[in-house]
Amino acid sequence: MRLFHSPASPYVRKVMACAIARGIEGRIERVPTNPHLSPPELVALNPLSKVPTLVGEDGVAYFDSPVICEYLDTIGEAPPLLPAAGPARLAVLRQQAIGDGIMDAAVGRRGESLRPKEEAREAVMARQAAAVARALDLLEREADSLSGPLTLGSIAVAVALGYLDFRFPADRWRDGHPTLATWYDSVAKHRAFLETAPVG
Ligand SMILES: N[C@@H](CCC(=O)N[C@@H](CS)C(=O)NCC(=O)O)C(=O)O
Repeated sequence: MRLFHSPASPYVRKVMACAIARGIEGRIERVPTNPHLSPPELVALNPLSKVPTLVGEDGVAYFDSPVICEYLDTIGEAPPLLPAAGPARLAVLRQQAIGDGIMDAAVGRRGESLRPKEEAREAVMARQAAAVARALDLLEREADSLSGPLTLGSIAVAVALGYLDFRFPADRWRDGHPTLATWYDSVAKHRAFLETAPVG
């Protein structure tokens, strides 16, 4: 498999963490990519020019990290990270949605912060920061449900929290979220996260 990869992308990290959790990372070749430059080899596979994009063992180009992670669950022998059906699957997908939503807001805020200051941008950034703050409050209330073996949901949440540490350490997300912080500090020791720490 080939993964179009950039070292600071939390979505790429999520995919690699899933691959490590399933013991199939050795089957993935990383292709360093800057999606913002729309490189032809990426655009030919994913017209949206985004990382992660994964060319699977079936030759299909998969994109959007939830789709890639679901595909990875069909490779290898380890227990699935996403239950097949029913309430357990919905619970994991809901956790993934919160984790991905934090990433979307934080990646967007980071992008805005690199551009010249403008009132409209400040308002967008404040809205994104507020969404993250509310999502953290929800996760604090539901932190117990993150414990146990890794799932696609707990991986997405852990990667999202790691991205906040990486890009917004001054926000101190642990303040006011002690149960979530305790869970994160223990899960962050897993090889899936130690070996995928963001660079950039
Ligand atoms: N929903 C997508 C988000 C992927 C995404 O936005 N990736 C960023 C890098 S962090 C990207 O490729 N941006 C390039 C662009 O938007 O042009 C996923 O879960 O994979």
